[in-house]
Order: sequence, then structure tokens, then C-alpha cells
Amino acid sequence: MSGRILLLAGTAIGVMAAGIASADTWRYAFEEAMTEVQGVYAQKFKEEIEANSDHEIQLFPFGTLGESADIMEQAQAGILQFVDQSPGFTGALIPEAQVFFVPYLLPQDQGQLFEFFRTSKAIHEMFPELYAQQGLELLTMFPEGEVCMTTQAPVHSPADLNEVKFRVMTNPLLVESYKAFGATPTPLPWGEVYGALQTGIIQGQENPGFFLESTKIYEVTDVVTCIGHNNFTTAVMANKGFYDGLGEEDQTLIQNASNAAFEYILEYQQGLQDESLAKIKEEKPSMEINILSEEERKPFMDTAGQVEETFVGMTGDSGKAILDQMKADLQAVQ
Ligand code: 6CS
Repeated sequence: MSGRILLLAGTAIGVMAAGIASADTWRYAFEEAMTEVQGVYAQKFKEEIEANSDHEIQLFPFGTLGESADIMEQAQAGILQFVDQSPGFTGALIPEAQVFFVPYLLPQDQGQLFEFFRTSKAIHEMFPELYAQQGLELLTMFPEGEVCMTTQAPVHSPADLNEVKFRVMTNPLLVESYKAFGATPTPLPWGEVYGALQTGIIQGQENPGFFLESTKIYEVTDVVTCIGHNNFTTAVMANKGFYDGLGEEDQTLIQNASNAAFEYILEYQQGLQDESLAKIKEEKPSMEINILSEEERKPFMDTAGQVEETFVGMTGDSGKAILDQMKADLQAVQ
């Protein structure tokens, strides 16, 4: 080997060893449109990465690369560097992530909810290990808004959900939860929901206010019912092989971008639920929007213990440990 080649090889090894970052393009897919909550988060993340490095982020909103299950597969395979998949779809892969579907576990007070997501040991210390076992570096989890039901007919009690085929995300615990609410749960990927409501295959579904408005789900349902049972949680991850292979500088860049986007998306959600419900009413004045009273909520709340037991039955010691830690974390912010 000539002296010149040796010198070049030596320089290349030196560059790699020092972890000096090259300008790369990283692909990031999410389950919503660019202007919806996951899209707003992703745009802020991209802005932070690009402002603080020579890297570029390519964003792939819902539909461009398939359904939630498809983008998760692509992230695990390393075709995507980043993915946003909500626990509603991660249940098969990480059963413990279904804890977010125990009804009435998360606080309805937004201040407490945000503080829980900022400080929770279950989220920041326990879930990363479970995601890592699936080849994923968990970067963040954040709430997207209070989940409300939309149906064809008013719902004031579990009896009103009798015989209602109700779409849920593909998550066994959510199925159990809606059974306990009195409905006939039907798990479907998001892309099939509007058409299934339109053709009458299903008669109801649930989602946060902004999503009910942006996806025009009010065109194919007539009543919104809010019972305070949950807040939609999502998770952003990196492919673990990709993340572990980065230098410290790039890992810090990603953590900083993730933290900045997390605070940004919480701020973005101030007042969003009420604004979204008001917009729905404006678009379709005949839409009935019912916020159930404490008394009406009670029979729904009474199902929580039974769903919690089912969760522990499905996930064993590991699920119980997550649930207990979450309860301790929630206690700390209440
Ligand atoms: O219900 C769903 O499937 C979708 N809901 C939201 C708020 N985000 C993405 C998810 O696919």
C-alpha cells in the first residue's frame, strides 16, 4: 500500500473514530397528516435537527408509506430512521404499552397530564427498555388530546352502546375496554374507518377532538360524546441500530430536538380540544355534542377496575410493574 493510500485510510478511520458527523438524510414517518398533532411535532423536530446540524429530515405523513403497522415494520427494518406510532397499534409488539387504554387512568386535568408525561418514571425509565427489546430507541411519549366517541345515535350510558359496532385501534385491551362499555368492538386500521362508517359496517369510533375535525369524521357520524375516559397517547422512536451507531454529538442533537418538540406540542394543544369541537359544530350545526355529567360517566368509570385486571392478566409481572409505577407517577403530579 502506498504512503498516500495509507494516509487516506488513516484519515477515514480517524474521522469515524472521532464520530464526526456527515450530512445525512433521515426518514421519519408518522400516522397523521402534516397539519395534525403528530405532523406538527414532526415538523418542529425537523426544524430543530436542520437548524442545529447539516442533516436533513424527510417527513412521510399518513398514507405515504402505508398504515401504522407498515411504518413500524419499516422503522424496525431500518428503512426509516424515525417513526411515530401510538400505543394503540403497538399492543401486539409491546403488550405493556396497552396500559394507556385502562380507562380513567390518565388525569383529565391538562396541567397534571402534561406534568405526568414530563416526569413519569414509567415513561422515561421503564418503557425505553421494552421498546429497546423490539429494536427501537424510545425518544418520547406525548398526549394528543381528550378522546371522545362519535356515533350515529346519542350515548348517555353503556346501554346506548349495545349492538353498536364500534371501531377501535388494533389493540386487545381497547377491545376489552369497549366490551366493558357495552359496545361490540371492531378493530380496524385507520384508513378503513371513514368508509366503514359511511357504509354502515360500523356505527362508532373514538378519537381526540382535533382528529374528529380534521378527518371530517362528523360527515359520517351524528353525535360526539365525551366521557373523559382517556387522552390519546403517542410515541416517537428511532431505529435502535441507527441510533446506537451515531456519535454522541448526533445523539445529543436528537435528544435536544425531541425535548424541544415535546414542549412545543404541549403548548400547541392549549385550547385545541374546545376549538376543534366548536369548528365541528360550525361545519355541521346538526351535530350533537354531549359532554356527559359525572353521574352519567359513573357506569363507564366503574369498568376501570375490570379492564385493569384484564391488562394485568395479559401482561403479567412486567405489566403490573408498569401499571404500579404509572400510578405512583400519577400520584406524584396530583
Ligand atoms: O384512530 C386512529 O387510528 C388514529 N388516531 C389518531 C389521533 N392518530 C393516528 C391514529 O392512526
